[in-house]
Amino acid sequence: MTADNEVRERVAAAARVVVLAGAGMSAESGVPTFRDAHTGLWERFRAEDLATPEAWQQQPDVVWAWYLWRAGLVRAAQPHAGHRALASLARRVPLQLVTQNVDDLHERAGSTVTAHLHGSLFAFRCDTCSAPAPVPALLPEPVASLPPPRCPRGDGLVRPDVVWFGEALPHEAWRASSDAVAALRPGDVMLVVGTSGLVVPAADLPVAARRRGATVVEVNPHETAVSDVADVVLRGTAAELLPLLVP
Ligand code: BV8
Repeated sequence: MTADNEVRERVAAAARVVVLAGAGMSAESGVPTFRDAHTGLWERFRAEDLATPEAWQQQPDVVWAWYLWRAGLVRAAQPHAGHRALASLARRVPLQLVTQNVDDLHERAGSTVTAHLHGSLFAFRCDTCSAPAPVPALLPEPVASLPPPRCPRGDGLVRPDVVWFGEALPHEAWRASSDAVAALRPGDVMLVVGTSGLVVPAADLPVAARRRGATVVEVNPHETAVSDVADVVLRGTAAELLPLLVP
């Protein structure tokens, strides 16, 4: 039996399935991953350096322009067969979808997302009073720098409502994700799709799932920090492999 057939049978027999998605889940929709080297306007920056409070303090105009460019890129992108497969799977088995991604491609494919562990490109708030702010006009063309709006309530700046490195995850998102994994039992399945497994605490979820006796399945074209935790490794892409896992 091929590995994907084995996984499809395990998924069909599972009482619960938890999915942990990373940036690779969006790659085939044309959204660059964090590992992808930046090109063009951003080639002199590393994503993990821009996604920080320090970058926001030092160069808010560059960080703001980067997020608006990314939001515009996602708006122009389409969900792929892998996103649609997970939405279809959720109609067949109890499925909880946890994503590290800040895009809305799962929702646009029809999925309900249990938790956006690292926030959303399409949510904005004041960096001082945290008041929610409207989604700004997205940029038709990327610009290298753009001053962020000021908060109408005071002297703060409007920032993306994402989780930067060094910031705590949203309590509700982490609790919902931890609860979903804590409910896993032997015979259940965790699909870990398109993540290098380098960022914590998200990377701890597959380890916890393995401890609960669930079958951990990695879907990734490359070896990652998750590979040693996985019971089954499917070497391939999300758009190719996820449709094969739907019973
Ligand atoms: C926290 C939102 C505590 C923003 C993101 C030193 C050692 C260890 C840990 C740390 C350390 N120093 C600091 C830390 C903690 C830190 C961390 O883990 N750092 C890492 C770099 C070591 N974590 C944090 O800071 C977290 N917060 O710990 O808070 C705390 C508690 C209380 C009070 C205060 C603080 C917050 C982390 C969240 C950061 N924000 N995103 C934005 O998007 O702009 S993280 C961001 O990077 C993504 O969301 C994602 O999580 C991560 C990138 O990882 P991946 O998703 O895995 O993507 P990646 O590009 O790495 O890999 C892509 C994968 O896809 C590859 O494997 C590739 O092979 C695969 N792929 C490619 N194509 C496909 C594919 N797969 C399938 N199909 C394809 N077609």
